[in-house]
Amino acid sequence: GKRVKGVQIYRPFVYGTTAKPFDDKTNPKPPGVPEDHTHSWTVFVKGIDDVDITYWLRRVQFKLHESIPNHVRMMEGEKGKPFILQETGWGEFEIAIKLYYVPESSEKPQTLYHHLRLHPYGRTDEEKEAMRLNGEQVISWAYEEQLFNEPYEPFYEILTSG
Ligand code: SLL
Repeated sequence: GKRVKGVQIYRPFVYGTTAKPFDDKTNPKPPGVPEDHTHSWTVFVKGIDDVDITYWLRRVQFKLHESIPNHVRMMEGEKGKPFILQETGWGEFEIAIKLYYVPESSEKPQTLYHHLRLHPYGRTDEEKEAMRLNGEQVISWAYEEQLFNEPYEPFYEILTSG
């Protein structure tokens, strides 16, 4: 196939983690969750304002800490839905997020690294207590733009016909 010369296409997305300590009032621990787990958390990749990104991103592999059962998780894209994993645990670690593009792109997978953040750093004890009482999540998100440089023609059609 031919590439569209001189063309760069950017597609914005967000990735990251949200976490919440277990708390009898605002975030009770579900049955079956191990005793030593202190938080519920999620890791995700999604479009800005939840806009669909599965027309260019086909699947996402999340590689979690090795202490977690089945720590390598592959998620297939579902149109209009975020790629998201829901977990519980006790510790922070680095998550490898591998992006697999649609086959028309002929792009190789790319890996992003993101630190799972469970604790609200840089806050006073009062602020932390207020967060807990309000059931606030610990948010660690990053904004990114995926660059497709001189995309192949069929992929260019896909990218621009949406
Ligand atoms: C730490 N270096 O020591 C980190 C490792 C590992 C966290 C954190 C296990 C959850 C599960 C879990 O939370 N591991 O068993 O499902 O802080």
